[in-house]
Amino acid sequence: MNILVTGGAGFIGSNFLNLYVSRYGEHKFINLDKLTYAANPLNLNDIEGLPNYQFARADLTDYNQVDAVFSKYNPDLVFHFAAESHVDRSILGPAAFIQSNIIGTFNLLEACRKHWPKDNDAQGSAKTKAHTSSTSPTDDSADCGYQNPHGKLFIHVSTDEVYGSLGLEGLFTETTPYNPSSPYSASKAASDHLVNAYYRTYGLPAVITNCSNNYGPYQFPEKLIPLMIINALKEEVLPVYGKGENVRDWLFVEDHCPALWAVAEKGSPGQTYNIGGNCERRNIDIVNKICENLACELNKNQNNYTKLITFVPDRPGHDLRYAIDASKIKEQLGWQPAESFESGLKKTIRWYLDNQEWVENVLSGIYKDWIETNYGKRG
Ligand code: NAD
Ligand code: TDX
Repeated sequence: MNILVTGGAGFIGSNFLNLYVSRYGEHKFINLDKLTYAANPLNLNDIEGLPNYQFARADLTDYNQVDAVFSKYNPDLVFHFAAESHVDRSILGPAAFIQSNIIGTFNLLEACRKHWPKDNDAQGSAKTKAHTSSTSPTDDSADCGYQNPHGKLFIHVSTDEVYGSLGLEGLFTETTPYNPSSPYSASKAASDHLVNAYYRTYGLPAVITNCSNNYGPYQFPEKLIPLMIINALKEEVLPVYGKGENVRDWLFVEDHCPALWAVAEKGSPGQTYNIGGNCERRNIDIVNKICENLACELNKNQNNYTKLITFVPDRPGHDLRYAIDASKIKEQLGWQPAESFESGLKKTIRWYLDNQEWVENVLSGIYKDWIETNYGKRG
């Protein structure tokens, strides 16, 4: 198969490629990425040069660039990771989120619609051929087992943030109504709706995954966990929004990737799968845990780090709590996370300690110069 991975130079996409390119030598992997500030081709050092890996620099907001990649590589599977992904940046400047997340997804869907084979009965073909019992993309009674006759599938990697905020009780399921709070989550919600619409209207074989907060190697240090690790090591302020009582459901990135692979292998077009880590934690507890682990790793007093914790004004529209009910993907596709939060966090901290050069490259911005030298000016 030809497997198109968008956003493969970002955090989750690069973990995905690092896991699967060498494991599945029989497939060709094409990484389509614009190389924004969040991309770092150094993440892909281990697979660069492998015969089944190709990089295609392209901006999803430009349909002609997307079309050219489809004409050249004729992908069978599309794992769509590419997006502007940081909530705080979306509050400061939403325009890029509307462009990349909504228009970018639209262009990618249009390219699939143009290049992928059509059935005679386009309307509803995916429903009748791929499912025997499902009538709606959110119908949980769907048959499990992917039977798309053309072997094509669009896997749309989305977020639990589309559901908005939970109170102190309850979990997000695949039928929770959409209620996004930030420009980021609204743009992801819009992209999810487009994917559903292409499935329902054109029969485009597509699935949506809504995942909780990821953490692990190669995460850009604007996100909570890497920011706290790196700031603590530099003995800089650890900024906790509000009272630190917001809750997220944390998933180790190397557990997210097999979930997506299981969806590609066994998921049914038109379905949504929630992916989560069963690891609800308050932000303040995460930051304290990072301080505790660092003190232990570096043989220091924990107070050296906890004294850096500073409560700062809250994020506007800050969702209180996310938590995923991941029973559908467990029961239908047999996936569940392998890592506990404690073991995943330990591995993550170890990775940042062992990869100081990567951290320095990101912080100094040298990786951007390197991109310009090798790939031309950044978009
Ligand atoms: P990231 O910000 O680390 O990487 C995004 C990648 O997309 C970058 O390589 C960037 O260059 C590329 N990109 C952005 N705009 C593009 C465009 N217009 N054209 C081509 N490439 C473009 O993001 P991430 O954390 O790896 O997230 C990947 C996906 O997973 C996103 O769709 C995000 O919404 C979703 N997601 C992330 C998390 C999380 O906790 N990080 C959780 C759930 C879902
Ligand atoms: O400095 C900080 N201080 C702080 O208290 C930062 C960066 C964050 N926070 C809080 C805000 C959130 O409650 O920590 C929590 C996690 O924040 P982020 O790492 O920014 O993640 P979040 O906003 O929850 O969104 C993430 O998970 C869902 C990803 O960035 C999204 O791409 C994904 O869809």
